[in-house]
Order: sequence, then structure tokens, then C-alpha cells
Amino acid sequence: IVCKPFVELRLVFKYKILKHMKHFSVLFLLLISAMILGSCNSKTKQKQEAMQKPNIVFIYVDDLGYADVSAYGAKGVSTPNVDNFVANGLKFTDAHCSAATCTPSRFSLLTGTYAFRNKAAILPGDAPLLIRPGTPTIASMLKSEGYATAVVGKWHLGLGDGNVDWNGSVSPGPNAIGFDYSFLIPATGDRVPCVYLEQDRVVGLDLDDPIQVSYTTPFKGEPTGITHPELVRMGADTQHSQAVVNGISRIGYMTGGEAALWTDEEFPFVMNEKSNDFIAQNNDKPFFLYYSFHDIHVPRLPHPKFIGQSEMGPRGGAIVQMDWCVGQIKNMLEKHGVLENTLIVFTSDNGPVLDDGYTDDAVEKLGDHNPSGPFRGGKYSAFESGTRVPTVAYWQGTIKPGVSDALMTQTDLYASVAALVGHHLSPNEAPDSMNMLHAWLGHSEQGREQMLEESFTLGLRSRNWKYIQPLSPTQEIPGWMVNKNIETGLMKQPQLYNLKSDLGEQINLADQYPEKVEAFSNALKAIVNRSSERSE
Ligand code: NG6
Ligand code: CA
Repeated sequence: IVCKPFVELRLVFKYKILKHMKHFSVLFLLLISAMILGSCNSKTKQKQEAMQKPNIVFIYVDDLGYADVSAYGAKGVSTPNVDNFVANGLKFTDAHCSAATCTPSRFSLLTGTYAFRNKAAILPGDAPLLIRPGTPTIASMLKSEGYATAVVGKWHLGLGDGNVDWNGSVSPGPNAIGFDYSFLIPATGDRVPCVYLEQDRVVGLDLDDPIQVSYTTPFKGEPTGITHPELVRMGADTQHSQAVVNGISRIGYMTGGEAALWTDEEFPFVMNEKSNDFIAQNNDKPFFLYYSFHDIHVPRLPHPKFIGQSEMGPRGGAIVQMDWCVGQIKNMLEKHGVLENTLIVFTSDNGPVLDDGYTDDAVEKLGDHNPSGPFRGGKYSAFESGTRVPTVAYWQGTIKPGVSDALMTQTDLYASVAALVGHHLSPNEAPDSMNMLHAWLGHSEQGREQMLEESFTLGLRSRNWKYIQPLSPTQEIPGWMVNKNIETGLMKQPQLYNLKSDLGEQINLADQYPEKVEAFSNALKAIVNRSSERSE
């Protein structure tokens, strides 16, 4: 299009320029104007196309159980903002995070790959970046489709290459796997280092007071929860009794960085501000925000204004705070005029846990609230409550309010979002992710035919049946986990449940249906042995 006028121009120049000087100038001006206009039009078109692509926001809550919000049956705490999403969005009753703990679930959410393929397990705070640079992630995919991308909040996927200097550039990190912007709690609230990272730098660090981190060796002269219990304002188990920051003992040792240490009670305000800034700066192009909450993980230290707003102590306060944040996100999107063009997925990274290392009254003040609802187990466990989490897809004006019983997994968000934005997946991209866009948008209730659930072992759902693979004879469950939704005895044998008649997984039918057990066991092996769930 651009070349043709120039060819014509050259011919005109060669033969007629002298005779038709006046005509030429007019023609030249017309051509230039047409070209400028053409290029402007195509830019406007590109912009319009980009504008039509919806923004995508994942609200990823930590450790939130199936029935920890009112719309899913919570008692003792009320969650009006989440309930508003549920009432005006699509509520899923059988949607799952990929695993019963955080790191594996996040790994699968971002890469569309089962965590066992990468041996993803709960990481210490000084672990290297688990997703190697160059691996496609939902962020890099959306970036390639013209999206501005950000992660704000809990990371827990490792940082650096195994030898991090927290006083310099902490990389590779989110920027190396597709996120333009990152503002992070590097691991978890209960793990050192207790500082924020913006892009690849510790925020507010005084280089005269350098940070050092160790997960093996205490620093000389640094108090711990064990040596200085008087410095600690919340009781903790031995694993959580190391470095003391903000009056709370943590997992891991750290020294220095005094000016950069976080105040747990400020998490939601700090994160909201960063999310708001990102939306404000990018509301003229499509954006992807992975907003990963610290709540309702331990240590549960909600801001004082939320304590007392539930009947359940700090855990209830953390739920109220989480709900407030959800309302704030909706307000932000509304304020920046982008709510109607934004798909929001609200969900959790694993099932609920009450006592996860701190004495915070979670058990004592539970009352008749049951975080797992009708399901058995919780965080860490292979039973349904380990991975079946509250899940809502909200898109004002596009997703019709309703309820979906489709069998869903977060692992499929990658391929589904790719389909939404018109991205063609290459064979090695997100190998376990299936396009379930129709179900996420409520156009059909057809979810997965079979679905993997990861925990200390593997489970497989097929419609109403659920199989749990026995632990191998050499596999050991860490002692601290045993009373946390894990029943080691049961895990040594194959388990088979019919969820239609036994939603609470109480009656093990494995002995009664040996042929079913064998079929499930083979189906699981097949998934493990092939490198991809997608068949195309
Ligand atoms: C465990 C911690 C637990 C929590 C969990 C990670 C102990 C005894 N327990 O190792 O408190 O931090 O790791 O939770 O150390 S998750 O939601 O990030 O997976
Ligand atoms: Ca978690």
C-alpha cells in the first residue's frame, strides 16, 4: 500500500515533471495526506482493537476455604463484597485450584502445567525462581498480545538463581517471566525476608544496613522467638519461632534492613495503592493484574479496624479485611472507567486451615463456622476441601449471573484466557491447560471430563467419582502436617469415593470396586507419563 504510490510517483516524476509541475505538487500533497491519514487510521484501528480486548484481573486469595465466604455458607463472618460478585457473576460449585498448597497452585495457574511435572512444593523464602525464564506464562502470553501485565502481592515462586543478594537486583523474578510490573511479598507473610520488593529491588532499603537471609543458620546477636519470647506478641510453633519482625516470629533468619521491614497490618492498603496505580497508568490499553492477597494466610494480623467485625477473632478479621479489599478493587475499576471491560476471576490457592503455626484463636473462636462446608479435609489434604475453593467469574454486562456445577481447574485459565484474547497456543505452551472459556463465561456447564488434584499424593476426579492414589511405601508426611487435615493411615491405601452419595468422602469404596480403582490408577499413570493433557 505504501510502495505503490511511490512507484507511481517515480513514473510521474520521470516523464511529466517538467510539463506538469503544478499538477505534481497537488498530487504529491494528496498522496502524502492520504498516507498520513492511512497510517493514523490504522493506528486508531489498532487502538480500537486493543481497547476491545478485555482487561483481566485475578483476585487470588490465600488459604480461603470453600465456605469461608457468606455466599458459600460462612457463619460467624459476613462478606458482602464477595457476595456481590457471586450474586452478579457466575458462581462455581466444583472449581479447583490445582493443588492443596500455595506454590504448586500458583505454578499451575501461571504456567498451565501440572506442578508435579516440575516437582513444585512449598518453597522457602530464599529459593530460586521456580518458573525458569523463557517458560511461557499467562503473563508473557498476554504481554505478547499487547497487554500491560502486573503482579501485586504474595509471590512464593522463588526469586533469583539460588544466590540472592537482597541488597542488589533480586533477579530473575516476575519481570523475567512476563510481568511488566511487580510489587511483592517475596514468599509468604510467615517467611523471611519481611520486606517488599518493587520490580527487583527491596523497597526502602538503607544500604548501610544490608539485609542477610538464611534458612539454616541464625545470625549472631539477632533475637529469635525462642531466645526472646518477650519480644513476640503471638504464640507460634517451633518452625515459626525464628526471626522476629513486627513482634511476630517467622520461619527463617534475617538480619539488617531495619528501614525496609514491613508492617503486616498495612498489607491491604499498600497493595491496593500499588494495584490502583497500575490500573490508573494502564487504563488506556488492555491490562492483566494478578492481585495475590496475603489474607487469610498466617500470621493473621488484620488492621485493627477489621478486628471485631466478625465473631471469629483474627481469622475472621482477615476474612473481613479480604472482603473489604475485594470491594476496593471493584471501586478502583469503576473509578477508572474499566469495570465493564474487565473479566475478574476471584478464587483461592488452596483450601482452609485453622491452626497453621500461630496461636491466633482460629480454633477456639470458630463457633459453628465450617470453612470446608460439606467437604472433607482442607489445606494440605487430598480430600475435596484441599482444592475445591470458592470461585467466581465476574464480568459486568458480559457474564450472566448464575451458578455452574462444571468441573473446573485453575490450570485451564491459561488456555481459556488465550482463547478469549485470540492467542493461538503453541504445542509446548501451557501443556496441561485446556480451553474451557465456554464454561468460564457460563455459555455451557461442560467442564473437565477428568481432573487431577495435587497434594501429598495425586487424586483424580471423573464426574462424581474421586480416586486418591496411595502414598508410596517410602513417602513420609512431615510430622507437623499430620494433624492438619492429613490422616496418614488412610493415605497408605487406595481410596475411592462416590461424591454423588458421599460428598464428605467418608465411605471408601476401593475394596468394593477394584476394577474402577484399576481404571483410575491407570488413567492417573497415563497423565503422569505423557507430557501434556492437551491432545491437539
Ligand atoms: C508450611 C508452614 C505453614 C505455611 C505453609 C505454606 C510450618 C510448620 N508450616 O511449611 O505455616 O507457611 O508452609 O502455606 O512450617 S502456603 O499457603 O503458602 O502453601
Ligand atoms: Ca495458600
